Amino acid sequence: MNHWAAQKDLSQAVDLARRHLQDTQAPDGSWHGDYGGPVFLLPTLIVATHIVGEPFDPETEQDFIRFFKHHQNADGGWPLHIQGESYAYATALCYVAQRLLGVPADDPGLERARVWLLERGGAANLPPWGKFLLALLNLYDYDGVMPVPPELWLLPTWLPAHPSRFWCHSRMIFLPMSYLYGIRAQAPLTPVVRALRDEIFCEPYEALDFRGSQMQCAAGDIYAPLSRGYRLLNGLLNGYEAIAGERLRARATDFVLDQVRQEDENTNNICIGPINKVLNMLCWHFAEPDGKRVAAHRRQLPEYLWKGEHGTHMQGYNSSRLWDTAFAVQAICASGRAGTAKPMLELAHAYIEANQVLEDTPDRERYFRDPSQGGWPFSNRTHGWPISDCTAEGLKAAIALRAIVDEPIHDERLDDAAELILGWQNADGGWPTYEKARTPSWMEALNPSLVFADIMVDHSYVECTSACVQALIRYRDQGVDPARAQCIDKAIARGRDFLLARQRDDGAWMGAWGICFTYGTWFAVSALRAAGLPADSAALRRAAAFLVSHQLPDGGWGETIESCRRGTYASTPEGQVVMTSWAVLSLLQTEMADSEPVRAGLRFLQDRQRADGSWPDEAIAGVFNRTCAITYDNYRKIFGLWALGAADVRVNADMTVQGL
Ligand code: LAN
Repeated sequence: MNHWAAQKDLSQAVDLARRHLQDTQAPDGSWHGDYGGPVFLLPTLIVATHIVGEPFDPETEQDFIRFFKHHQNADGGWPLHIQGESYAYATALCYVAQRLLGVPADDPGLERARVWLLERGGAANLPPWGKFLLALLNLYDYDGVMPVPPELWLLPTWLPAHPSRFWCHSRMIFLPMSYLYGIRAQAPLTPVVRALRDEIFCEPYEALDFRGSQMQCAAGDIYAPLSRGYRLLNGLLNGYEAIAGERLRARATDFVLDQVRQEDENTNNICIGPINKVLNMLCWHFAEPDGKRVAAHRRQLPEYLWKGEHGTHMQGYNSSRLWDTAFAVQAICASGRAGTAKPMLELAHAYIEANQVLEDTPDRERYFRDPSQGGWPFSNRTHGWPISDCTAEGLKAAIALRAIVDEPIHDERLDDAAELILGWQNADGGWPTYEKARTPSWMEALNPSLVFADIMVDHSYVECTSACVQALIRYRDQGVDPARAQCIDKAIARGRDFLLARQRDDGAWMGAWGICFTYGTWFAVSALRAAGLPADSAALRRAAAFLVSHQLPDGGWGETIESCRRGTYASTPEGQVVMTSWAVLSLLQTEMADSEPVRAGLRFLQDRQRADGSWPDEAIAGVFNRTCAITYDNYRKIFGLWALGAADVRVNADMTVQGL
């Protein structure tokens, strides 16, 4: 690494990457990018807008069709996410959505899809959320839907299975679902839906055994099979539905609707995620025929749309802007380029400053919300749900910018962020995503989705823990009073121990929100180093050995979503820029900082870089709930810069030391 020539190339590559980042910064200071990947979201949206009678303009609808056409797999089905295999769930929904958009049943793509779906038992074999959506459309009978009685919300809140204790994403989906289920919301039978009844089932619609199909599902869609406990519960819930009284139901649906209203207001009708966004809109369609709340919802729908190269689709969130911006800032600072990037950093700071959440949500306990004041969200303040690691990355970026920008964020706001982070730490020493875990891990056994894992409990995660530990260390090092420092030190030590306990025998950490071991390991290594573990400690040596053992002949690293599904390293054939960057950033913090594997990784990144400083699109790097991949469009340019930049800084430091 100490060659002049190599160093010059490296510096040039860093400068190019820095310039590219600058060129792509949005006027508001953030970085916009596609946050797509999941394929099942767009059809959910199309079904909902069809039901409420608020279609999109014809041009957008044509672009939706383009998205469907582009992502149909060669076997005729559609995948759960753009790089996956076909699912009955996605295939049936994409089929139905296109028919609702006017594509005829004899379209060759749809004909192939029908064959694929019918070979897998047709739409009676969809996982529960698929059947639920069809029931709303009057394309399935509610007898075939696993019961979601709203009365569950009226149970005592101390019960571990009370819905208020679910992971917030599941809770916020369960909420409108229970309303819609409770009133058996159903659209009128239109000619296209009548036609669909003859297209997507293996038997005549009237002859279907709806009740018997409740728990039936195509084998390829199942990742988390229903537990015995859930099967038992489902029997009880069916029994309850048979005797449910009107008065209690009305009380329950009133309760639920009030919760839906509050979520809408808290998030300015964006809602926590794409699914509860469309389900909440449907609630108002059925609850208030005047259409005002539906119209307000409808106005925020474009927040979720992204017009990409292959059509317009629905994103997994209303952007990843805050998250990306916090990382971009840290990448620039880590590359020693802060001095030449002041205007870019001032602008990024303005975005971070303007998007911190400054207050708790109204009447928060009644609406089962944790405090929010001082937190940072994933996208923007309008969305408003703060997240542990977004708060941590926001805080890290804000602290890094203190010495750079003219008007840094006030101390009290940093104090609020640190306070929130401390409050979120779970009993096991780790940090959850949005809320301190409200129920034991075994509640995961009540996951009814079949398709996704880990959706019931806000478990502790390696990434969230790592980000929070790092943020607390930087915050403490700014100077805090001794009593506070003691409390922070304790939290850091518990977080560090959680991370050490999570290291696998092979030396890696498994990531939950990025693919996969390279991601988890980068987070864990960074936090452990920040917490004072020496580079030559056993844990970090093992981590380095793990990474080196998975380096590809081209010098890079790459993983597929199979890593997440299987829990063992699944390599891509060729290196990927993002995963290579995570691996290089990890190794740079270990004894192997100055080694051939690192040099090969850096060469790989330099070789792949284009003349304008960017890197070409590649395998998808994000994931959720183990099975669904999600695109982080900005990661290549951020982590590419970060890895090259951190290496460049090291080289320069070495040269100073050696007096070169
Ligand atoms: C996200 C996006 C951001 C992500 C990080 C901040 C990167 C992560 O470190 C913590 C988890 C979090 C907040 C996260 C959780 C799951 C989300 C919300 C998503 C991946 C975006 C979409 C996904 C959501 C659950 C999609 C809806 C589908 C369901 C199965 C409920």
